[in-house]
Amino acid sequence: MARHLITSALPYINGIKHLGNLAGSMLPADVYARYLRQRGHEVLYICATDEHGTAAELAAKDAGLPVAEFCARLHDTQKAIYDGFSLRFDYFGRTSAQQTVEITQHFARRLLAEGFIEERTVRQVYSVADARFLADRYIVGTCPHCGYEAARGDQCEHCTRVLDPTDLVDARSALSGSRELEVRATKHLFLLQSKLAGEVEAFVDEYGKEWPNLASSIARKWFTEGLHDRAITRDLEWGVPVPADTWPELAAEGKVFYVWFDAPIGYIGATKEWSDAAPAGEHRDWKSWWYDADTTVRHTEFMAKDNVPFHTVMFPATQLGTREPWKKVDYVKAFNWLTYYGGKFSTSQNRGIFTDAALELLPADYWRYFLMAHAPESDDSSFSWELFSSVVNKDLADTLGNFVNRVLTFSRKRFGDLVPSGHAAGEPEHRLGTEIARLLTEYEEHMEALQFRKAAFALRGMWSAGNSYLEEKAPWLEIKTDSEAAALTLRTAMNLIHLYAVVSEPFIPVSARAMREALALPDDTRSWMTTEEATALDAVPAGTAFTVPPVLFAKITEDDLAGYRERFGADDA
Ligand code: B3M
Ligand code: ZN
Repeated sequence: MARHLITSALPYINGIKHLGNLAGSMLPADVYARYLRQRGHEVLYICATDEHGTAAELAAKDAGLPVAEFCARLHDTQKAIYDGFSLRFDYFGRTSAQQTVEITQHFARRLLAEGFIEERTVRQVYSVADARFLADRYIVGTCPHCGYEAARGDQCEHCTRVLDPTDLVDARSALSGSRELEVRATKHLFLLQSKLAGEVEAFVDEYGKEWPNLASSIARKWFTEGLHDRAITRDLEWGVPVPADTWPELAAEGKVFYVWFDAPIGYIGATKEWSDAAPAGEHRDWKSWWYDADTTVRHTEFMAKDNVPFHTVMFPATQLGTREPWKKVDYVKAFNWLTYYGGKFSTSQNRGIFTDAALELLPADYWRYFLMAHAPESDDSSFSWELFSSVVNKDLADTLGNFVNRVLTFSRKRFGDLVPSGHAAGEPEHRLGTEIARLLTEYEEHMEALQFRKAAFALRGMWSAGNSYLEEKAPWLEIKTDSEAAALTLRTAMNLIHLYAVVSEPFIPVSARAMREALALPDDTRSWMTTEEATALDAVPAGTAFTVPPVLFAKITEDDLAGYRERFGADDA
């Protein structure tokens, strides 16, 4: 038994996320956390909204709200959506919480004390009208390359060229529109990553051996390019303030830390939020997970590939530089992109599906299963309504849902409300049990290896094995000649339903519960099935009362499909 610390990349606060964000971080983390809990491990699954930075300020401005209020609202909105997807965080915090603020400031002080932070003077654009230095993104103007008039100081969105704010023609403040801009000298804090390069590389060499190639190769690429010192402060209204006791001058100018400096520290801060929120009488020890943690703590992080450098190089450098025993990541599960008909999900072009819209359409389990069975693990994977409908209809509605319904309905009609008794198990049941046990072992191996597509495939294999068994035995024919034989088949099938309920929970928790509740087993606290139990298929004895649940999964019709394509855009051209 191990202690598993699980974190998923912190969703940015600036808006509601699309399905791709969910598929590459929070959802697989939840599936894995649920699995480990069921296997009896101690699990702590921590997430939070990532609330600082220019994108948050600009989104608040667009919404016409003070940034603190905007973030509070969007945090609640996002949390409600994740609840809707049955994501069972142990805590879903906020990087703007006091805990993250204090730990971030502590990190910075330690890094200074150890000689890894330095103040440097840089030349930066100052807006007289706004009375502040402007972050690059807060300067807009005409792109010198393509003539696009709303290019930002860091990049032209139109031709995608990287820019320096001084390149812009007719530059103005994105805040006030003022053209009264000057280049002035100002000080910023720099993290001296170059001094930590050797240590970080040694860390990646040691820990990264076990990571999937997607994560370790991205990390290694950074060392070949050299690890550069980085500015870790910004001129923004909203962020973790540079502590005044340590850097009075910068604090007086209103400097805050760069969002990627405090965001990973947010994992620690949110764990402390969890600790501080302990109900009376319960002791929660955030430090036992993060600080001088015992060797049984295993930290697994889930994220999309663009976040990998920050987690495998920059954050470890930050941790190492404190010279304090902070827990580092043991395993980085990185994902490729989920695309929408092969293209990017895009808000502005109305392409793709946002998490709130998805839940309005269909229950969470449909999405959870599809997104994991087609997780962008070894490559990008493409969402299309056609594929989604066919997976839902075949795997969930036909293979699983229909099996459950058929078995229970038929048994009730012929034998009443109790699991029928019938003959003792024979050769077909032994064969079935052996097959289920084999698939269960495979499923467990893939889950332990965080191979979610393969795990989903093994799970579906168990569902199909039930269908094959039912077709082979054909209880609707058996009943005509030997009702005890039909009873055996149904009793065995109901044992399969129970097994499905137990082992499908990580993927489809709501339907799993419905299946489980259909069978009135006295104190049904089983959290997993052993190989022996899977082989025997007799956990549900004859005489157990049952009910027939409502249809578990409705089929997606051709009309539904046409409607979805039209509403969400499906330009598969
Ligand atoms: N907020 C993910 C993103 O918006 C970023 C993750 C932070 S994890 C510490 O791309
Ligand atoms: Zn341009």
